[in-house]
Amino acid sequence: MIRLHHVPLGRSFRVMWLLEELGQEYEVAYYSIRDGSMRSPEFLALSPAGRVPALEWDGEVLFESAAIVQSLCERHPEAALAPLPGAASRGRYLEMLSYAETVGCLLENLNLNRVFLRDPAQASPVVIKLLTARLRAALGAMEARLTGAYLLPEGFSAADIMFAYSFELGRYYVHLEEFPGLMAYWARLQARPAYQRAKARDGEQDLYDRDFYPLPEG
Ligand SMILES: N[C@@H](CCC(=O)N[C@@H](CS)C(=O)NCC(=O)O)C(=O)O
Repeated sequence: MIRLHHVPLGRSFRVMWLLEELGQEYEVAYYSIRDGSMRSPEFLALSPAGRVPALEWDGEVLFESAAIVQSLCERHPEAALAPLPGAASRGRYLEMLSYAETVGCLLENLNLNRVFLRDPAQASPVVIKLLTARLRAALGAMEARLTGAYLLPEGFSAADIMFAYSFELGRYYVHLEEFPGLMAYWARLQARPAYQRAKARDGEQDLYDRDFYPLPEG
């Protein structure tokens, strides 16, 4: 039995997409960050920081998306979605798993300032501008480095699944059209049947109430 604890448009989408790539059957328990359900004792017993993803899997519960993604890839070596220890691209792969969360933390802090603060007047325009500039720089660096179709030279991998969260949320804060190479890469990822199957199960997001959040005035 596999049960994914999931927030629509959350980092748990990474796990959902990977489960689809691996052809696994799984149940989904849906949450909202807004309604307090992720602070219930039942959920905290699964995920101590009250975050998604959490994955119930073979009697165990795992949290942290990179750890879950790597564990699933190791359990399914036949899918060849993660370079094995000793492979030439292993270092680059691990680098990208971590880098995906460098970008993820920028996005999380932008969400806090722009979406979750109950009184938006408490948000700091200076911090918002700084975070947005750092996000643009982080994406710009990837635009410069992405020379092939995917992050790794051998083709599509779990690193792409981890990194794609940068686009799913980044598009609310940065005009991704500034990065034509990344746009083409994201389109390639979205065309994957497993991505589309996962999107069909992702659920309705309740984080954003508009398509784009421009920088504050001044
Ligand atoms: N590094 C963790 C971050 C998990 C995380 O922060 N998830 C967000 C959703 S994308 C969450 O559950 N937030 C709930 C909260 O902050 O209360 C991972 O990659 O799994």
